[in-house]
Amino acid sequence: MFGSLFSKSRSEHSDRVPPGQHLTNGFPVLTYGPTQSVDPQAWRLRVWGLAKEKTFTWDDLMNMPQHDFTADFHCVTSWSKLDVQWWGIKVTDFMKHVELDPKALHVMQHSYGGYTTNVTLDDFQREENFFAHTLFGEPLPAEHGGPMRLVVPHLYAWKSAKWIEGLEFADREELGFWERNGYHRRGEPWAEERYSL
Ligand SMILES: Nc1nc2c(c(=O)[nH]1)N[C@H]1C(S)=C(S)[C@@H](COP(=O)(O)O)O[C@H]1N2
Ligand SMILES: [Mo]
Repeated sequence: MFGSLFSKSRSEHSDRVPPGQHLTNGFPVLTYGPTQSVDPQAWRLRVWGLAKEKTFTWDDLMNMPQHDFTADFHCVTSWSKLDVQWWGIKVTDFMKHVELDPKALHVMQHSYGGYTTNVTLDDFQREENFFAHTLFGEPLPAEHGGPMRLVVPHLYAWKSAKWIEGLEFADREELGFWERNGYHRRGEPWAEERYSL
């Protein structure tokens, strides 16, 4: 009878917590290296490789359709946070402004500060993936990747580049920062794709 007074218990959410993960209520910050400080008006997103080279500004992205997204967030170090609320731009909407070479099969995400992470084009161009500029109703804090980051909810969170500044399209797989350092090339949490063998 008191059930409605309390938020759902952890066990009721167990079907949303991948194997080997535990829930956290806070939102930990996980960054390799220093937090980047990028002013939105100076922020740029460049596309190159097997796509017609093009540079997007903050206003370019603000003029694309804006949506709210609720997504679970799984860090490979074993914490998961459910129902993170973001605002931003769908990757599929953004990609309408990119002229892709049909030979493109992979994407390297590049961040201010030098972080990189790779995904296949199929994992990148999913309906639920987005560029985020707002977190729980506030401008995305710098430590969480503001002013703009990518979020790829179906993969471990290291595949969601903070301070995104570049998308490099290629026909072959190259490995990003963590992928070169022992982490899995794909990183699907339900399959526990944590490390490369
Ligand atoms: N540029 C950049 N992006 C990054 C990282 C990073 O170190 N640098 N860390 C990744 C990892 S391992 C995780 S778990 C998430 C953490 O995001 P958060 O700090 O917003 O929780 O960002 C990912 N994106
Ligand atoms: Mo992570």
